[in-house]
This record gives sequence, structure tokens and C-alpha cells, in this order.
Amino acid sequence: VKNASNKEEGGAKSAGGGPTIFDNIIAKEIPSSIVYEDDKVLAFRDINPQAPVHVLIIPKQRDGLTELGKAEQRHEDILGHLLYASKLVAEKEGIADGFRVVINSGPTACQSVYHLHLHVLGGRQLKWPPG
Ligand code: IU
Repeated sequence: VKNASNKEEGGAKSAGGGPTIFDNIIAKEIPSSIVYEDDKVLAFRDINPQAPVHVLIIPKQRDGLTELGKAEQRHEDILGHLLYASKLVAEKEGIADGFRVVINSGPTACQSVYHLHLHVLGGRQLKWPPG
């Protein structure tokens, strides 16, 4: 499988839709620092933060959403919910006045975990363009 394998901590097992470490985080088999949770999404602190605030938001049911590039029309509701959750996380973290939401989709974008996730970044001056 062509992917951005092992960019960090061995996170990339497959771009093909198998389970990822995020399933273990959702099941709370692996501890994480949870920032926000509801019935549909989980938000937790990234283990390798790229900013003072760096939170990942994931759907609890992956439902084929390994990456944004694989989204289908049936995913519209959860995609909207994830984006709204990013605003709730930003408020909770005190960065609502300036934050960034990033989705890396696919190997060329350096996606390393194939369970859709939004990065919420803030707490410092962010630069543009990103790398
Ligand atoms: P990416 O967009 O797929 O590259 O982001 C994956 C992120 O998941 C990356 O920022 C990792 O630091 C983060 N992460 C994590 O928070 N906990 C883990 O157990 C693993 C990766 I593996």
C-alpha cells in the first residue's frame, strides 16, 4: 500500500480501511486527553503537538471515512458536525479568536492515520502558507 508510512510513531498501518489506533482511543483502551466528546465525535490532544493547542477531532464511527478524499454524500452530516465541533473545541481551549482547522487527506498530504480527523491548532501566531 502506498502511503506515508510511519511518519510518526508508527501510526500509518494502511490506507486501505483497516482498524487504526484511533479505534483504540475511541474504545478508551488507550488513554487520551479528551477535550470534547458527544455521541458522534471525540476530541483529544495530539500526542505530538505542533502548537500550544493541538486537538484532533474524529468521528466515533469511521463508516468508510478513512480520509476526506473518500467522503460520500452520506457523510455530509458528520462532516458538518465535525466542523462545528472544531468551533466548540476552539472556544473551550480559549482560542476562538484565532485558530486553524487542518485535514490531511492522503499520502501526498502526509496523512498518517487513516481514520478521518480534523486538526485544531492555535495558541500561537500561525504562519501561512503551511508546509
Ligand atoms: P495526520 O494528519 O494523519 O498526519 O495526523 C495524525 C496525527 O495523529 C498526528 O498529528 C499524530 O501526532 C497524532 N497521533 C496521536 O495523537 N496519537 C497517536 O497515538 C498517534 C498519532 I499513532
